[in-house]
Amino acid sequence: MQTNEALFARAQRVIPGGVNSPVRAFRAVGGTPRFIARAEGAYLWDAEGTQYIDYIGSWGPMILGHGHPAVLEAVHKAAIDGLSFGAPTEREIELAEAIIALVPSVEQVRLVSSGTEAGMSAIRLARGYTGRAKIVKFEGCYHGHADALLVKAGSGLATFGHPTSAGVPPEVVQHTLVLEYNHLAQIEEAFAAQGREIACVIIEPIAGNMNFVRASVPFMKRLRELCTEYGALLVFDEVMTGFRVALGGAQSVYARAIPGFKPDMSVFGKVIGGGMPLAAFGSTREVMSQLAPLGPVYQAGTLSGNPVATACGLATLKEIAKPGFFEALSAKTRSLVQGLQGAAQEAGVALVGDSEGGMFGFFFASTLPQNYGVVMATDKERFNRFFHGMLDRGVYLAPALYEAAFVSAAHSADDIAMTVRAARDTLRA
Ligand code: KE4
Repeated sequence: MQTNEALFARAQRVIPGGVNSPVRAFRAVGGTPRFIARAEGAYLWDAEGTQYIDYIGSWGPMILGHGHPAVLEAVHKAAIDGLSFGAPTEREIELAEAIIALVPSVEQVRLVSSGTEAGMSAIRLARGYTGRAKIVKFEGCYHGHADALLVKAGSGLATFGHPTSAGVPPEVVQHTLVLEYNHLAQIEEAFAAQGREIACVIIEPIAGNMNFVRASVPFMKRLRELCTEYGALLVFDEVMTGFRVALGGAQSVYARAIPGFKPDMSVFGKVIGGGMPLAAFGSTREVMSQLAPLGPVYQAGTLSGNPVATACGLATLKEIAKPGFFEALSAKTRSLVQGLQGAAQEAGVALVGDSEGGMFGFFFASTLPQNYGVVMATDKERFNRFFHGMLDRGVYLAPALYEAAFVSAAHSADDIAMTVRAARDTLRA
């Protein structure tokens, strides 16, 4: 057996930072990442054999918990029939039909292999469909690492973004406008000034990359109106929220508050792959008809709609569509957040949380942040101490204060109670 430390040292010799995705390196919270050996249900075991209750769930996909029998059976059978063909399969049609049946705003979908690929393609399609170049995103929202989306706010509204990553030339983000999440006046001003040049607005409807920040109903209602008025597409990035906060995604939550609400395009990932590389983007038939091979907007992928990944995704969707699934998951997640708040209150610590479906977040603050600046001003040191205190007590939370966390159907009431006890002990320590 190799320790996590030894594995991390070895990994860093052959993989940049020792990880294949930066957030896994624990750089935001410090310490040594846990190298996971296996997982089952709500639990992870690291290379040293230490068990954790898993609240990351692979950053959202593992909504059923790890190793659900029906999912494993579907994946095993699909693998026997063939890992990849590079040709169409019936199961891709079934998955597309399942997504369309659950998301009324989507008439057609294109399957891809990652959320980044789906988000990047959605932007290209919006630009191709509208013939416009400008896009709007919001500070604190993450839509994958496509060049045009690695951008931070410019000095003023009218000026365009600056790259947040080396290797992205300023010209590539010159058409990307970054606004403040939940800032009504800013979207009014941006559309008044250049609405007819905006191809799309892409937004995380509940921002899981700011931990857990909801777009206010007035803000979302006005954003919908402005996109309609100026002919810009409203793109919902539901990679994290899709089939996670509700069976119909965050758009179904907003449709309850805003009658008739629909985005123009939706981006999905995570849950629809059930833990395997699969994502998607969808819209009306009219918009999607612009995509190759039908239309002029090119998009492709060797492993798009992979037969094993589609089997995993379909088996996952089948389970979460069962009656009562989301009611039970939502109640369990709410009880966890209430438990954490109660533990903090007993310890005299300011902690506030929120949840929707199986996604939750919490902040060491007294009120829920409404935008990125407020999130990043919350008590980082306190969060990091809490993270490690919980990790030491066998509870694996997201290793960064700006990340959301997730509950699965496999988490038991005992797991929730144990987590709250660990929080009480950690906050008292
Ligand atoms: P991927 O390319 O990582 O599959 O998806 C990108 C993406 C797009 N949109 C949203 C709303 C997302 O949350 C993500 C990816 N989420 C991060 C966690 N915040 C994945 C974890 C990681 O980067 O390792």
